[in-house]
Order: sequence, then C-alpha cells, then structure tokens
Amino acid sequence: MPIISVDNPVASLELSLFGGHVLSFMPKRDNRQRLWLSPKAVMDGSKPIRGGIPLCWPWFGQASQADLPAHGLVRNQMWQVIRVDDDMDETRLQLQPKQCSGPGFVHSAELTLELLIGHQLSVSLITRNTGQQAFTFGGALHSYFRVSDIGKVKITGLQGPYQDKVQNTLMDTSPSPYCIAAETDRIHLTQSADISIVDAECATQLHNQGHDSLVVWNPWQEKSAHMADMSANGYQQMLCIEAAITQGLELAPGQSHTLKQVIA
Ligand code: TA6
Repeated sequence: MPIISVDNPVASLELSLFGGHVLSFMPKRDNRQRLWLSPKAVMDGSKPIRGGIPLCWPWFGQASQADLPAHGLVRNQMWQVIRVDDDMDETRLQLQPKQCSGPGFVHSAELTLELLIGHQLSVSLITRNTGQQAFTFGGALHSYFRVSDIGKVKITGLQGPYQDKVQNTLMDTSPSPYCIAAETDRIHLTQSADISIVDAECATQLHNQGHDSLVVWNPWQEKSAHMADMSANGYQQMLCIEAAITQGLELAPGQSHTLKQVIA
C-alpha cells in the first residue's frame, strides 16, 4: 500500500494512504518514536492496520448491524492527499477518503484529515454536513502510543466515572494512580483535554478536543494471543488513548465538527 513520508527540519512522519493512517511520528528534538505499530500489522489493505492512528468514523466500536465493520467505514479504504503546505518548521497535509457514505451511513458528508507535522503532531478529523438534513455520527482517533513497559506506565489527567467494557460495569471513579496491569477497555465519558503518559523513557503528552470520551485500551496477554496481528509481547509496548465520540453527535446542515488530538 502506498506510504507517504514527511521529513522536515523538526519531525518525520509516515502515513499509509490505506485508511489515511499515520504509522509513525518522530520529533527531531528527541528522535523518539511516539506511536506504536505492531510488528505483525497487516499492510496489504486486506484489514485495518494494527497500530499508529486508525481513523474510526462515522461510528465508534461495533456497528448497529452485525454485517458492518467495527469502527466505521474509513479505516478500510483508500484516502487521497488533497493539499500539502510546507512551512519552515511545519508541514500541513490534508487528506480525504475516496467515499464518505456507505452501508450504515447514507448521508451527505465530507471528511478531512488534517495533519500539522511540527515539533508536535496535530491530528484533526473534520466532519462537514454537506447535505440538507442533520445526521448523527461518532468516531475516534484510535491512537496507539509506544511505551517502554506497560507495567511501569501511569496515566495522568483522567478522573471520574468510566464504562468498563472488560468487566461490563460502570465505575464511579478512575484509579489513582492510573496504572495498567490487566486487559483494559474503558470509555471515560469526559471532555478532559490534557492527558499525560508518564513513562521514564517514552513520555507522551496529549491535548484532546472535540471529543465526548477518552478511551483507554490494552488487550493484554491473553486477548493478544488470539489476535493474528499482535506479536506475543506487543501489548507490553503499547497503550491506546483515544479521543472519541462514543455518544453520537448531531451535525446540522452546513456545520462542521473537528475531533482533534495533539501529540507531543
Ligand atoms: O477502542 C477500544 C476498542 O474498541 C476495543 O474494544 C478493541 O476491540 C479495540 O478497539 C480494537 O478494535 P479492532 O477492531 O481494531 O480490533
């Protein structure tokens, strides 16, 4: 599948046109990879890529109908670059998927991915209602971050209740300190913006915008073993923290919405 590479004075990035999927981001101030890509990721376009930043849209998670793909329609299709701007310390890339509507979402919409590649990476997924009627959509920037050792990582900035999809319960308060020691799949219904992955070797700062939820996911050992595109110990080096719209957002005709994650 075609890969786009950006290498400017301050950062480098790789992106697959399949899925409009960012695969790597490395700021040159520390030459440290921020994203995790599974060594067993399938890169031939036959399934979504495991790792990097999958784009989930126009729904998050399982679809309302069993025969529709999880996480929407666009991580499974080709995207095209519609604009590139190079500035001194920043490259701006805009991409759009070949199609925005399909089974499960038959509305007139325009979807644009805008990447600002500089000292930090800004990822914006912009939904525009180009039709005459309102529609409701969801989605996520399903980012996989590289960590040195999942057992030693802490997340800061997440407080309050969350839906625990592993235990199938609603929890009143987030753990403090927030560590990951087992399979984790949580939807935090929060508009908190600033989250840190505290890691002695692989710290990452996130600023999120336009979300109604932040999702924390690590499949851990047993679940990974049943996933063909996860390596045996891959779960130890990754942590997903996703800016997501899980509750459905209504967009009126002519309106736009930006779901954004800034990674530093
Ligand atoms: O965002 C968490 C989640 O929805 C999990 O439930 C988990 O299954 C994961 O995404 C990965 O989904 P995928 O379809 O890429 O295997």
